[in-house]
Amino acid sequence: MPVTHAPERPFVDFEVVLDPGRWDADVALIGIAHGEPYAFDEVPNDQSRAPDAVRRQSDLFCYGGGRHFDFDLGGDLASLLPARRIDCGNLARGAESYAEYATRARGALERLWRGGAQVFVLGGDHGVTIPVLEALEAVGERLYIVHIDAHLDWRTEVGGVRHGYSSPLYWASTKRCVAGMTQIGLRGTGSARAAEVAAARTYGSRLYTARAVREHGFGPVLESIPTDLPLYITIDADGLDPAEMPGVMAPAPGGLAVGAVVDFLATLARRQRILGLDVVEIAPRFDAGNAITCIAAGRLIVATLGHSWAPGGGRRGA
Ligand SMILES: [Mn+2]
Repeated sequence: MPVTHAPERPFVDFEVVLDPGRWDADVALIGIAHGEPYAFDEVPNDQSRAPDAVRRQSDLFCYGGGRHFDFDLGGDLASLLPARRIDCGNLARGAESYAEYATRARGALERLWRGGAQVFVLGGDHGVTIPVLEALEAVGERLYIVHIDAHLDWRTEVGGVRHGYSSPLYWASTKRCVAGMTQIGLRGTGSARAAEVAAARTYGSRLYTARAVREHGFGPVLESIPTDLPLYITIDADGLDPAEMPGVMAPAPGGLAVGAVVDFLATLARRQRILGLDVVEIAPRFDAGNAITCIAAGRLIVATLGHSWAPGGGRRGA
């Protein structure tokens, strides 16, 4: 029985493969639509519609099915990427409990990583990153986390819910496979209190506020990330400036610029191996009429993909 549902359309030119028996791929993309909700009316939430909303803009963030010249990549995406690139569809939530859904999500991601794929995840809210981290832990490779977000996401629980969207980086800190983390774009207020900030600092998380990035650029951020470990990158869409990515639940003014984040991801993808990347917390109903949030999200993925697989990129070796 397939664990995923067919997407409305594939991501760029990826082959849609719903049979997990055929998930051996170099690059895989999967929609994980749900996290653990804080309230019953969050099932389903608007973020659960994001995976298809992003795919729908494929022609705008990657014109010509990846066969047109991309000035951010210095070539066309299709010729940089390995042939075996698959879109695994969306993991929708049925009548099962959240725990059962998370187990299915973890199983799907484990399957992809064990097959050797670089994995891109479209959320869903930020709770989606928790089963992703559990899959990485099961696979067991030592890695470093790069987190882009307006918010710290270090709560251990909210109203008794332990796996919600305020907690993914706390859970990351509990995983043996996670060597450390850099958190970028922090600003304003969110669910974090002083205790969570202290816990993150005690753990050794390297925190970069949006203000610090405006003042000093991404150079110090890049220096904080060890070059000898593979990376998992988690991007909360609200880490970027809401003027550029308005389609989020918790818009926070003064965020990171999309172009600067594209360049940052390109640098990381060139210099080291990226195991995977998620983009979460896109709320399509708050997006602009031209779907710019989804287009920008697509550009973040294309930059990471293209530079990872370019000659000399982190997935190609020298
Ligand atoms: Mn978040």
